[in-house]
Amino acid sequence: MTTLTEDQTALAEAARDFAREHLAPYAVEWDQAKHFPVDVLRKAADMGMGGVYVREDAGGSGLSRLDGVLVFEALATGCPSVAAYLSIHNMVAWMIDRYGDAAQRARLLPGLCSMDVLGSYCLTEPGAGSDAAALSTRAVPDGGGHVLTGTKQFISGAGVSGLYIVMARTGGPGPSGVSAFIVDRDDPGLSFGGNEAKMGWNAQPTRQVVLDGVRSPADRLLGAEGDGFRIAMNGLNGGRLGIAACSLGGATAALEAATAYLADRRAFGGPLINAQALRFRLAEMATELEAARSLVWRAARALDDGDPDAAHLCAMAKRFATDVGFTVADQALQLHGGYGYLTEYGIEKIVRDLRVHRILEGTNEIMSLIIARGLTGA
Ligand code: FAD
Ligand code: 2MC
Repeated sequence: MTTLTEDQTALAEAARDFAREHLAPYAVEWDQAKHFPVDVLRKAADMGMGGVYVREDAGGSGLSRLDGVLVFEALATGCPSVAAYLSIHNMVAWMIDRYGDAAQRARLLPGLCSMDVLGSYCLTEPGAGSDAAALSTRAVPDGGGHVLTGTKQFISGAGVSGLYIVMARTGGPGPSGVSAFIVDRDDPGLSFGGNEAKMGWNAQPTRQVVLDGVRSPADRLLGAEGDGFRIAMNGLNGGRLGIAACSLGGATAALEAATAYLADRRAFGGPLINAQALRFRLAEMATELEAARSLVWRAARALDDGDPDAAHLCAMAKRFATDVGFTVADQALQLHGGYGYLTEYGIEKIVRDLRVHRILEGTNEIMSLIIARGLTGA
């Protein structure tokens, strides 16, 4: 069932209009200047995009996962890097809404939904990326709360975000020893590394988050002690769909640009769009994207319905859509000839942005591991 309601179509159109007006015209400039456009994120939040999945009583939009992937795909047509940060912020807001107690929801969600406070998700460490359950950041009990010490690596939004969900070890080795904590940027003992120089995703910062004896009172524990890994993984199921949707959006913009370019560009006595080899290439790109979109929507519906296969479908959708998205963007660059390689055309930036979607929120090899475990039961 892939039919959208009128409301969903209108939502996607509103997000696409936002991308056209507030993101696309500035995307190359932000990439070059490594500028994180927080003011524009807050404009998106004014339209309800800061708390897409947060329930309405706490200031959220109360939308479904399917609604969410429509929003993130549309935003990513303007800038995949900004749209992807917004997806991460929404993952964090959803985790607080889903696992926070009444006091945490009331205290934290209004600021996250308005994006007066930005959110970051801190799982990866220098020594534990794919094998996330091997994380070594410690949370030692202290006067009813905990004291956190360790280093988180590659944290999106770090330094600018006000709120950090930090996965840390309260118990023994493995997933059951992990708990989730809410850390505030101003907490004593918290500091940040420099903004990493990266291939893409330059319109958002990536930094280490260093916790050196950060005191976390009891009311900063998210969910129960020992539940942190499950909370982190459930956050990622939706997050992986958001990243998949951002790949669809970036690739769609690249395909549209390539189609327009070929219609305009003349060679061998006519417009290049008349060359059948190139028409077939465009047809193939559009078909691959549509197949990826169908899988992303299918996984989003599964998550909305609480389908027991949802985590596996999210892994399939993330693997497939991020690989297809990157390939389509790279082909769009090829179809622009030498101009595709020039910064001002905006295509090479899309290729660079989409490259990392195959690595983060779980590498595509880890997506295959999750899918295979679902098939074999081990
Ligand atoms: P490794 O785990 O060391 O993997 C190295 C290679 O081995 C990869 O190709 C991997 O697929 C492969 N591999 C590992 N194990 C297996 C296996 N069992 N079978 C087959 N292949 C395997 N993390 C956060 O927590 N929060 C963030 O906000 C965040 N933002 C990021 C932003 C950027 C720009 C980047 C680059 C990363 C970000 N990450 C973030 C981290 C990201 O999730 C990790 O980089 C990713 O999970 C991979 O971990 P790793 O880099 O340690 O690679
Ligand atoms: N959804 C719900 N629950 C999940 C889950 C998922 N997707 N994945 C694992 N779990 C549960 C699992 O059911 C188990 O629960 P229980 O103990 O109740 O049976 C528990 O978590 C432990 O799972 P495993 O036994 O599978 O743990 P293992 O260590 O073998 O493997 C793996 C876990 C590899 C799937 C996990 O470590 C993983 O996803 N690694 C990739 C890390 C990652 O995605 N990092 C992204 C960082 S964020 C980022 O990049 C950003 C840009 C924000």
